Amino acid sequence: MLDRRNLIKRAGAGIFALGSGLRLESLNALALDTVTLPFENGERPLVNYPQKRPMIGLTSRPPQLETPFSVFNEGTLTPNDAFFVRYHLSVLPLSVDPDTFFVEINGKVDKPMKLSLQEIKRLDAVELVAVNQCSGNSRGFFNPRVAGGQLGNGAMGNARWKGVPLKVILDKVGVQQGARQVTFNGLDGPVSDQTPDFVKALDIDHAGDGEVMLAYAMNGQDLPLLNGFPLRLIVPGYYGTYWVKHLNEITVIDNAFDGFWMKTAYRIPDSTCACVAPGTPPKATIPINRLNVRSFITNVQDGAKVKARGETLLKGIAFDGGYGIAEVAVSTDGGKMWAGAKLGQDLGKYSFREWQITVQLAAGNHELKVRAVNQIGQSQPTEALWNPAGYMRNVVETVRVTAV
Ligand SMILES: Nc1nc2c(c(=O)[nH]1)N[C@H]1C(S)=C(S)[C@@H](COP(=O)(O)O)O[C@H]1N2
Ligand SMILES: [Mo]
Repeated sequence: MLDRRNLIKRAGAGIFALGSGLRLESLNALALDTVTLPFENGERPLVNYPQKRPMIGLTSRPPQLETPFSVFNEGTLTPNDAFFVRYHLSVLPLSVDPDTFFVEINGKVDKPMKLSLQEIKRLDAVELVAVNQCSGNSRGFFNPRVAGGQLGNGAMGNARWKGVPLKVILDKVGVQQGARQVTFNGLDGPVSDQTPDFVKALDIDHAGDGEVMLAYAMNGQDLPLLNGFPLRLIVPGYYGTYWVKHLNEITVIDNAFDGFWMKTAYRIPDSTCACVAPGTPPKATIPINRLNVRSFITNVQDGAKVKARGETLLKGIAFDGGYGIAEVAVSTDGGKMWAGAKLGQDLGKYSFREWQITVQLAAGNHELKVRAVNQIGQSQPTEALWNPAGYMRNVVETVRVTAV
């Protein structure tokens, strides 16, 4: 087995000052180059972190790394070394010993338990392909601008997760009468006790639905340290905020959890569109939940030159919150006429779905657009919706090209 300590030492040579132990000040990334995301103040360094290829650096304390968009054209699964990274708190576990790691399950249960990683790996494993997307993915495009990490479109990724259904663990410990929610906590923590620890909650029925999973592997390998090694929660179809990393504490409670990251943060307007008139506050809010429908062209960049006449292949990805993609349509004239694209291999209803279409473009400028519809008829808005936290952007994307 890989020794995580040594791996981090090796990978981190020249990056970490090891003496300082678990503090993140020592996690200073080396800036290699810069990229510019297409909005104001979009200049970002390309940074190097352990187990990662050069990533778009948003912040370094805590690390927030965005996937370069070209990665999404490499395949339906996002490689582990290119998978985005999001943390809220600056004290991260820079080394986790898989041989002594355990997760504790307590609260309103008959038999509280500590399960070691080895014990979890001995249980029957399940696998599921699912998209992990940050609520604030694409926030940098909001207009009017909103506070928060100014992300491009790279705070999402699709992976094959392997682990154990949370239901199996809940059945083992025996959930008691009156249980209402389950809370999840990881090894990371705040620098000061003024900052609330990152704890998330799911309703008991959701937690025990058989799909919510404790995952220890991603695309056939251990989770990268920055993606939650050695164990994380997978909540298929739900925004990444629930996918608690370095998961070491699961608590069954008989009330609705009122911690900061549920009660105050990660809330959306309580309306079908999760939106309000730009610049206005919502009247009521609810916790963010399922992903909405999105689709992207991945093989042609905005501003690209393509061949006039002849055939141009357009391809990309589409996904939703778990109903499954039913249709993808493409327009080459700014949204007047649409043609159905051919869907690629179906890796499951929580996965990216690849699509492609061949189009002919006359010489000149063209606005390419892509729009997906899911199995229950949900689609994407032609004008961007707005909410004050900059969550859930899913406008029909436009790529401008010139055919020559
Ligand atoms: N322990 C822990 N888990 C966490 C977070 C965190 O700050 N700490 N952030 C959450 C958020 S908001 C997102 S979007 C996902 C990102 O997962 P990734 O870093 O593996 O891409 O992790 C979630 N799990
Ligand atoms: Mo997030």
